[in-house]
Amino acid sequence: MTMFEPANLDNLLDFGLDHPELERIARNVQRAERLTPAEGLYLFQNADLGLLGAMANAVRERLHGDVTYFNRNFHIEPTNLCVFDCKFCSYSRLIKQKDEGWIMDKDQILHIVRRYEGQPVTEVHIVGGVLPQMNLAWFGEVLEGIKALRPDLHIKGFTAVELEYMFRKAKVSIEEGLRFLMSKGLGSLPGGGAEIFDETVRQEICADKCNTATWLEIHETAHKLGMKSNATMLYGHIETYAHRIDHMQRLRELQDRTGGFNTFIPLKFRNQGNQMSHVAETTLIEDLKTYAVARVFLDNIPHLKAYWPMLGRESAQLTQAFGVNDLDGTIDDSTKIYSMAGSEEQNPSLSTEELVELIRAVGRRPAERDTLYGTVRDYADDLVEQGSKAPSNQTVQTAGA
Ligand code: V47
Ligand code: SF4
Repeated sequence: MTMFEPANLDNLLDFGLDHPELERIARNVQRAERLTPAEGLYLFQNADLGLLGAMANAVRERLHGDVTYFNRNFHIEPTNLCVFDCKFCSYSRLIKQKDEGWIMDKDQILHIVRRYEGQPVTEVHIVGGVLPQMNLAWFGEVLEGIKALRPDLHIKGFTAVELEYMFRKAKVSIEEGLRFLMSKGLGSLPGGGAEIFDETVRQEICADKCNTATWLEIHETAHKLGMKSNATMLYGHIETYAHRIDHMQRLRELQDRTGGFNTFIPLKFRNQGNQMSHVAETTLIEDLKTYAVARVFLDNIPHLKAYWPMLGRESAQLTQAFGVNDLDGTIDDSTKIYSMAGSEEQNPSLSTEELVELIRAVGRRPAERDTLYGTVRDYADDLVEQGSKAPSNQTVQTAGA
């Protein structure tokens, strides 16, 4: 039983809309024509949630049918201390007390990897604060160590912010730095650090870290070297709809040149434990609108991910009617950046079986993917007939629990 069934765009347009400009844009979406930035903005400002859901769902089903992907991964955050001062972040050097911090050494990181021995996880996601001692050579050793333990594991690691700092301190170019990390086992880049590309907003919320031009250059270089990457957008703080469209437009342009982005991930700003706690959080309706406009506007980025630990399980279920076709992974409870900022899930962890059920409960077809969207297992309807039980060796245990 689907908890929200989006209207069918074809049916909606058969009857016609009571709004000529929205009808014109919706017909463009129906014909798979690219939206201009002005049209994207118009949707944010004028389209109701029902129409946005119908449009986003049409695009999602054209690209992926009913399939919603997830992967089996775990996160490592080597430190929650940071030299930078992003106003929205609880790891900022101006908010984080040193005694609340952790700094892992190489053995501690490898110990986490060992905990997953024998488990069919396919990816490790490494993102954390930025510290001088965690430099390029050190991370090279960490990657080598992980690969020695688990050659099969895909390492998705380091935001452009972490990379810019590492490369600058090591006095290497972006290309040299990326080549070095790839030679040690880096497989792809996560999408973090993008925040909002508009330079004025960036100056207000994260003035001292990697700027927009460098973020885009790092991803473009990675794509040219053959690596895939993701892109995030931190929304729901001081930015306007125009800033969100501008952000997506810059990604769309880069993607036209390289084709290297796999996934777009809108990240809802959470307001606890940071210097922007006075800024109210967005409503669920606003979140769903943002996913839907992103799905319709970013016609050249194949996947749209809802990061469920941030949104909560039920909202993540709803997003699947607004363009989302990926719910990230099983994860475990070692990711703290969101729980500290007030995310819905304080100890984010779902077994494979739970994720499969969560997707199926809204009428979608779950498929486990690897990092690069190869299908590891398509959970067809037969599992329902067997009582919805995944084989026990398919279930990822919560690390440390
Ligand atoms: O860039 C920090 C965000 C990002 C807050 O590629 C916050 O699969 C909301 O890179 N409220 C890092 N967001 C996370 C990241 C990521 C996450 C999930 C999937 C992938 C992927 C990458 O976390 C930062 C920043 O935008 N963040 N503080 C906050 N208060
Ligand atoms: Fe540091 Fe990243 Fe937090 Fe900014 S968002 S303070 S760079 S951990």
